[in-house]
Amino acid sequence: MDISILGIPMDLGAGRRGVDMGPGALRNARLNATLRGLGHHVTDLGDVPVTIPETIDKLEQGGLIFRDSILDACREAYRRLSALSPDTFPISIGGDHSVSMGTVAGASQGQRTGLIWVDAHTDYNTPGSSPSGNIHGMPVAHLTGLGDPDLSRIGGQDWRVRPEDIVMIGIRSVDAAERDLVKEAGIKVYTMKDVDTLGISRITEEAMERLSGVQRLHVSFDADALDPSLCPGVGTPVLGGLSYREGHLLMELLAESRRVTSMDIVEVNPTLDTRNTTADVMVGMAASLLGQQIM
Ligand code: DIR
Ligand code: MN
Ligand code: MN
Ligand code: MN
Repeated sequence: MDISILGIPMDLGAGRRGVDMGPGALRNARLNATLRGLGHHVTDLGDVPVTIPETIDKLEQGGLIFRDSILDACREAYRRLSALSPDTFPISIGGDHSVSMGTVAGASQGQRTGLIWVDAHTDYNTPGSSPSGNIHGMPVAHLTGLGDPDLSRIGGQDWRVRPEDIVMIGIRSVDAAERDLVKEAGIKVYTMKDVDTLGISRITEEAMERLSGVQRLHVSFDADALDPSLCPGVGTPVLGGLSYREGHLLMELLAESRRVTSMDIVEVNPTLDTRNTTADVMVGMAASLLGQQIM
């Protein structure tokens, strides 16, 4: 398969610095070579330009911190990914999770897109509901058309992700007002309790059944979905996350479906990590999604 890697070295959407170094950490953990080793043709598109926070004022615009710079970076990611052939599998490497407002839209190629959101958080805050103003807690809301009118239309006036085409897995931290928005929207959420009781195998089956009508399928993987004992290099760790095997099994089963068309790897923060293990683990997850098998 043709795979294109796009870096978005942005930490403007997170509450603290450091995930801007995620693309470097993931490349350092041999992302490209690992995928080539699986027989893929890998092209690295380099990084999208992102404003360095020290060069500008920390402006809060309508409850959105660093809105304009995040919009610029997401629009550029959208532009770069939209220009790819629909047969190319893009892997976008962040960066904080606000990058997905651009990457999901760009990878969609304008088509109806299913979204598998692997995360400790639902990231469904709007500027009105967000307790923090951090845009990395809001990408899914904007992808469904809520929130800031520019951030919610990066994919064009008519394109958006339908809430019924979203499945979230690994969830264990949701803000009070955000919970109401998620329920109202009808997004399918598999919490860690669901992972414990149903298991990843059953959850993946149900998710694929639910997403049977979509044309494209995007996996957005926040490193904080995995347990912090495994991935310490994240800005908002939450205890009780996915185990190493649960993460791999999810990726392996999605690979077997042969339906996934794009991926994000986000929220890797090397400044909080131990010997780049979080990047190493996330490269392993990408490898399993792209066909790595034990036998
Ligand atoms: C919180 C944290 N729900 C917020 N979100 C995080 O600020 O909106 N998302 N950490 O990854
Ligand atoms: Mn996230
Ligand atoms: Mn998260
Ligand atoms: Mn986050």
